[in-house]
Amino acid sequence: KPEPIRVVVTGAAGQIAYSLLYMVAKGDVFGPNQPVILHLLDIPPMMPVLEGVVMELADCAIPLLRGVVPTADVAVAFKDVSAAFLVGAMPRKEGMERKDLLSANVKIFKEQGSALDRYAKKDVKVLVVGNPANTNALICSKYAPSIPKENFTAMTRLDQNRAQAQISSRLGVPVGEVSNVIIWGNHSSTQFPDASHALVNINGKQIAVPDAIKDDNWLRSMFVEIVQKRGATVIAARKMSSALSAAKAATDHMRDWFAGTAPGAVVSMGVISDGSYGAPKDVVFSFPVTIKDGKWRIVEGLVIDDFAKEKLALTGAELEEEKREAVAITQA
Ligand code: NAX
Repeated sequence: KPEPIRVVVTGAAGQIAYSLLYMVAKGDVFGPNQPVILHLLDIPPMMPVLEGVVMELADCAIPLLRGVVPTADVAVAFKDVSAAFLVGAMPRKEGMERKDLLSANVKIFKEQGSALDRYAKKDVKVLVVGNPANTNALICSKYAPSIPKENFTAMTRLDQNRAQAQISSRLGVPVGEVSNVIIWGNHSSTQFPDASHALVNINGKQIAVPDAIKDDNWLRSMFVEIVQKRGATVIAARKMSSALSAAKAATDHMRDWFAGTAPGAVVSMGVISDGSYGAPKDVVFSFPVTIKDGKWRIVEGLVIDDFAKEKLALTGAELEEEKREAVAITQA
């Protein structure tokens, strides 16, 4: 059996982590033969709660889980880690301005970027889940200059999974028959869920989703809106934000990054932009990617119509604005 790898989860006492830790510990990300040591980071007031999580992980009696390190110290949390799930972030509180939220998070991700730079493995793969995820990932990378920019990503997989589920339900096919739905841009309400390149397997034949749905109007309006607002819809029902589905999406993202994508399969990840498809450069933008040998590559050459161009421009502009604000905060 291979040596255990060290994996950090931040926000470890929170609700996404509560599902995520179990999935990672039992092999959903690194496979059934890879033992893991989990590093759990949260803030000092949450340490008693974290102790409870540690007890429950022990009580799960998972053979692959070889150690658990709960801590409030970034130096301990990021030491020698091969993978980082950055879930913890400052949530928006009543009366808080957008700017205050960004400012609190810039501070967190600056500190964690520096700590990754100092303590983590140089090939660590970082997934930022905590919002604003794209801009947090960008800031984190800026403060970790010794780690390649390609190793910092933001999660739009939940949006992708939501979009895939909507198409499956609309067509009345199992969710696994739908593939290659794309999420472009920011993980926010400006994201563009795009089914125009998606495929559906019907009776053993791969059919373009727009041909199967035969309703461009639905794909451009209702579908986009349902996916953009799904997070709010879940909160309205559950009185808490998506947690199980967010944890599942995080495991999908990391598993594909480590193990690679299947031939022909495309997934969406927020990655450092090279300006593909007219997106602004040097922001963390969600693109369709394929993954091989632990490296993602943006899928090139997709045809983008005027409708899509407009949507990409909108979400790109929002990311540039977030970046400007974040950079101003770091320089203040
Ligand atoms: P919770 O509030 O349940 O948990 C967050 C945890 O992070 C808390 O235990 C808190 O103490 C901890 N924390 C805060 N600051 C920290 C720091 N500096 N270092 C370490 N831990 C810290 O939130 P939860 O529902 O788990 O959501 C976590 C984050 O995911 C939020 O920012 C949320 O907005 C974001 N989401 C992102 C999604 C995505 O698709 N990218 C979807 C789901 C989710 O809404």
